[in-house]
Amino acid sequence: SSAATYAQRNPSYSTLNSSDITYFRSILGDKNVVQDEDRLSAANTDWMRKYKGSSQLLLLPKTTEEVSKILFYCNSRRLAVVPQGGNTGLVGGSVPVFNEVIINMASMDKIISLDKVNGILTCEAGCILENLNNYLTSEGFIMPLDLGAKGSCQIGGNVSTNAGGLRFIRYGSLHGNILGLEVVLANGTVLDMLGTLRKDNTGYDLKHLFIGSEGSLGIVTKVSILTPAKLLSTNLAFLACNDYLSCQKLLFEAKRELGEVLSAFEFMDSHAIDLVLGHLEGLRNPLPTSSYKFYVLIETTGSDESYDKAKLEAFLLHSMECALVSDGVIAQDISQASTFWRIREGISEASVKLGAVYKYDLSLPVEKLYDIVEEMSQRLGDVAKVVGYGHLGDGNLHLNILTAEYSDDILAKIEPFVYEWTSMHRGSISAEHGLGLMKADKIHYSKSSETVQLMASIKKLLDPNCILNPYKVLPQSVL
Ligand code: FAD
Ligand code: 2HG
Ligand code: ZN
Repeated sequence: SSAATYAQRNPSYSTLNSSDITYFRSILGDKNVVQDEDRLSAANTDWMRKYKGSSQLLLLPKTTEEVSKILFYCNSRRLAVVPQGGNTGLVGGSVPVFNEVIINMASMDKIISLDKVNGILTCEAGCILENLNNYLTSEGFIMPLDLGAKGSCQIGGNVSTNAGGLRFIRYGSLHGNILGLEVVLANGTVLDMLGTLRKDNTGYDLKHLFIGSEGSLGIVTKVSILTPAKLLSTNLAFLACNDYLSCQKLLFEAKRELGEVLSAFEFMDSHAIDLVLGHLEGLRNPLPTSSYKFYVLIETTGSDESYDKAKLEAFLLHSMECALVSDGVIAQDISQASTFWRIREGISEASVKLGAVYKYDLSLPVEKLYDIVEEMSQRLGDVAKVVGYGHLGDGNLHLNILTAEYSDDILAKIEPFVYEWTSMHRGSISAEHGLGLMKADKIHYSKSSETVQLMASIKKLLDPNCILNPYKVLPQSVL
């Protein structure tokens, strides 16, 4: 479907002309001004193939100065732009809605420095998350975040979506781990906030405005980030539970019994497992029987190989004795561990293989978190497959609803019900993926009108012509 079905084009934006192209070529060089149809088609289409824009131009800046010149020019010409990283976003935020100019950060992919005494990495925004993690691993550190899209997503995209992911339970949010940013504002002003201090209370901490602002307030060009030490021993258990209450109790126990080594607590229902095993090559259920309703992945990371392993084994044994866990297995080597992770991280990839998928990324109180999956499943009956999984340790459910094709009838059964339900339970309609285009008009389910008004004032202060990522994050009606 065209992204344009989600919004009305704002007539105050200009359309591209040949002197614009000439100008961009003069600052970026011919090969970084892309008008090739195939490359544009890829950059216009989101990861799910759900949102498609019709941009005629993709720019690939190599330096902060180039980003600054592009934005200065676009702002004075009123050309709307979409900042783009790895284009793995799941809410339609990273692709144009109409013919906005795409500014992709892939060519700004240099590591600037690693302070090994304090564990602080400084790099350009276009660095791919997995490359950063590989580099750090060789230096004895790790990235404080990890996610299934690591092979394509960029640190600038991670910062701009405030990505959560698989290590959040251990290392927390990017609001805690990002120490500094360099950002270019809509008018081309370069904001140097690239500090590397853990503590700095000299007034308003403006970098936080850009963490999670989804390209609507500025373009992130450089990042400094706190990187934890790489610890020696990692262990991973794949467990089955018969009911949701057991998963919940298992989380409670894991926090007590594995506290200081716990590094991930992920959960999947049987529909999620069936989906992955049915659609991705070479994977099978690690457990001998497959009649369980829920599965949990528990990872521990510590510095004492034998002690850490014994601890997880004892936890597993104890959880089986008191019947919280029905069956379970601990990965015996790195290859088995990566297979377990592949099952969890492969759910998104498998979820787009059936045809259409409606994705919801909810924060909910853990006690209530699975109720919405069951209610939704009852509401929809046979017309859809309802799948629940996510970062249980963080109270973050991923609700995926799979159907053969997108239909207004099905959508009307899902929305606004899912948002009303979430709001009624004081949850958030986006735990980690952001609002993007999909949920710009739904922000009021999670934020008061006073808060939304202040957000709109900040947006207008920083980007008075609204050239940055239009139609995303905030409803058009408040701008
Ligand atoms: P893009 O998709 O290119 O952009 C995302 C948003 O950020 C857009 O609004 C864009 O305009 C803006 N943006 C990108 N770069 C910049 C920049 N330099 N400056 C300003 N704005 C910018 N998300 C999670 O939180 N947790 C997960 O566990 C997780 N797992 C995923 C697994 C898979 C398989 C996939 C496909 C996605 C997953 N996501 C997850 C969603 C997504 O990958 C993340 O949100 C990721 O952080 C996006 O990074 P990106 O570089 O691809 O950004
Ligand atoms: C995950 O945790 C991601 O796997 C993606 O956040 C969730 O695809 C989804 O709905
Ligand atoms: Zn997630």
